[in-house]
Order: sequence, then C-alpha cells, then structure tokens
Amino acid sequence: MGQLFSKLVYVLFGTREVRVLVLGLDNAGKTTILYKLLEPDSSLKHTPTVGFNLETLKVHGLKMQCWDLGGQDSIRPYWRSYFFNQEAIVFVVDSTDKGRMLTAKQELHAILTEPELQGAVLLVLANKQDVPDAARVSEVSERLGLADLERTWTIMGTSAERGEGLQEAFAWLAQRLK
Ligand SMILES: Nc1nc2c(ncn2[C@@H]2O[C@H](COP(=O)(O)OP(=O)(O)OP(=O)(O)O)[C@@H](O)[C@H]2O)c(=O)[nH]1
Ligand SMILES: [Mg+2]
Repeated sequence: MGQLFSKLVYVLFGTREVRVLVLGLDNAGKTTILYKLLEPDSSLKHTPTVGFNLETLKVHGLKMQCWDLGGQDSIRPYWRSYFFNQEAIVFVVDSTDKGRMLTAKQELHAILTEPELQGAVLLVLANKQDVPDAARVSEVSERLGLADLERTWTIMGTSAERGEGLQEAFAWLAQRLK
C-alpha cells in the first residue's frame, strides 16, 4: 500500500520517496557512507551506531529515506523491526575484514529470506577499497555467494573514506527504483 501511494505521488508530482535499508556488520562503514553522501567534504569519524540513523538523500529526482542500522552482534536481531515497506537493501561489507566475510554472508542470506524483503533491490558495497590489502570486488562477490541470487542486485567497490564509488552506486540504485 505504501509503495503504491509512493508511486502515485510520483506519477502526480514527479517525486518519489523510497525506503532504503542500510545494513552490514559493525565497522563496515555504513554510517560513514551515508554522511559522506550527505556532506562530501566532511571527514567525520563516527562512533558505532546504537539504534539507527535516518537521513534522506536526493538522487536523480528520487528521495531515498535511508535507514542506517547499527551492525553490532547484539543489535542485529532488531534489524527485522525495520523491514516493513523497504524497497532496497544496501548491504555494506568491510573488504579488509576477511575473517568475518562468512558471517557477513550468513547475515545477508538470512535477510534475503525475509518475506517482507522479497521485492527489495540489493546493492552490495565492497567498502574500504582504499586499503591496500582489501579484498577486490570479485572476491567479495564470490565470498558472499552473490552469483545465484534471484533478484535485482549488483556489487560495487567503494571507499567511504575517500568518497569514491558512492555516487555511482546510489545512482544505480535510483535507476532501478524509479
Ligand atoms: N580506510 C577506510 N576506513 C573506513 C571506510 N569507511 C569507513 N571506515 C572506517 O571504519 C570505521 C567504522 O565506520 P562506521 O561508518 O562507523 O561503520 P558502521 O558500519 O556504521 O558501524 P556500526 O554503526 O557499528 O554498525 C570508522 O573508523 C571509519 O572511519 C573506508 O572506505 N576506508
Ligand atoms: Mg554506524
């Protein structure tokens, strides 16, 4: 119903608002990504998110209401409280954290089985590509088992620290959601 209303507003007024979940393990860079997109010149260091941050990004005429949830182990069980009416998932991975790539895979695949998120577009961000020994995008894709996913998805490399790859990634998302 919410999505239908949003699409009707778009047809009538030319602006559409969508809800976007920003998920991933703690320390992946979710909050840094969100605020770098909002304020490209900022180099703020963020403390771990307890609860969530909610910010609206305007990308290609689309208003993205971004729900950036804390990724700590103890907080992850609460993610599902936010799944209602979300049209996209941005799943952020710390490409330097090879020891927790399997955990990231398990969390991602658990989310993707949620009935409320069946229609959601998936954007995976292999973040921290500025770090020399970070896993490359193809390796992250393989380790997360993305190849066989049956939904609209892509994976892109980003560096939130440098602000690289973020505009392109969210532009891809906007195009898919329009
Ligand atoms: N080198 C590098 N460091 C990054 C990058 N993105 C984020 N960081 C750092 O990674 C740490 C965690 O970033 P956050 O944005 O707080 O991570 P988060 O995913 O929001 O973490 P939680 O809120 O605990 O779930 C911070 O010290 C950031 O400065 C990046 O692209 N490159
Ligand atoms: Mg955070």
